[in-house]
Amino acid sequence: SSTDTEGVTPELEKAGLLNKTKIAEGGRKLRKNWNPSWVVLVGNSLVFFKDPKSQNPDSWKPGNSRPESSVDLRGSQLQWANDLSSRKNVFKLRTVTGNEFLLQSETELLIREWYRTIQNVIDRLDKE
Ligand code: I3P
Repeated sequence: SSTDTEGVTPELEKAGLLNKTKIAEGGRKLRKNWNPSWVVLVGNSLVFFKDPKSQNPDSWKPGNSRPESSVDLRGSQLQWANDLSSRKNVFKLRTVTGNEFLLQSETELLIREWYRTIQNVIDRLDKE
């Protein structure tokens, strides 16, 4: 917006509702706990919100809503992971710190778009 200082607020790339579970923390396996999550891709980060009030594209802006967690995509890896869940349309995101998340949607097109968009960010960061 016009109140942003140019270059300070990173660009919003994508936002939407996905099902999420964390399956590893620092390489240590966790018990699955699937929950809907409002996912925001902004700059080099994937930001997760659980508050339903956060489910609008402005929620990621500083001070607007408190994220549940956020992931630095630099050096992260994506792979389709239908073998890791009874759910369909699942991919795994693994961070450099060994945190692993599964993200899932009932809508195949939607999850494919998320995969492609996140992979594009990872590829862009790899080239820097
Ligand atoms: C898990 C729960 C998860 C399921 C997981 C189960 O049981 O049913 O939904 O993952 O399967 O272990 P609990 O609630 O007792 O922890 P999916 O929905 O992704 O299949 P898993 O152990 O094969 O990962």
